[in-house]
Amino acid sequence: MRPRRKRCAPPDSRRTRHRTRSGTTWEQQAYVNASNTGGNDNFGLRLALSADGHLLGVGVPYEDSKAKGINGNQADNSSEDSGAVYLFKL
Ligand SMILES: [Ca+2]
Ligand SMILES: [Ca+2]
Repeated sequence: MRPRRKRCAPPDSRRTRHRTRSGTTWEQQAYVNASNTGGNDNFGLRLALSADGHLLGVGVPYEDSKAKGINGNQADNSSEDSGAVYLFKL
């Protein structure tokens, strides 16, 4: 039986959990946090999981970082509500 997946992320949680279900049992597969958390970033407001379940995209629409590209300067919060996407290999 193929396991079912559940993703949980309240808008201001600053973290998200990835769980799978087999039968009646849920098992946590991953617990991810933003590397530069901030109030009202809304980490996890949108989630996307690759078809094979190994890559998780986490949308953060109110992230303030001015970082561009991958692994930019996350400490520069001068671009209010510019948004960001975090990718996690599961
Ligand atoms: Ca932030
Ligand atoms: Ca913001």
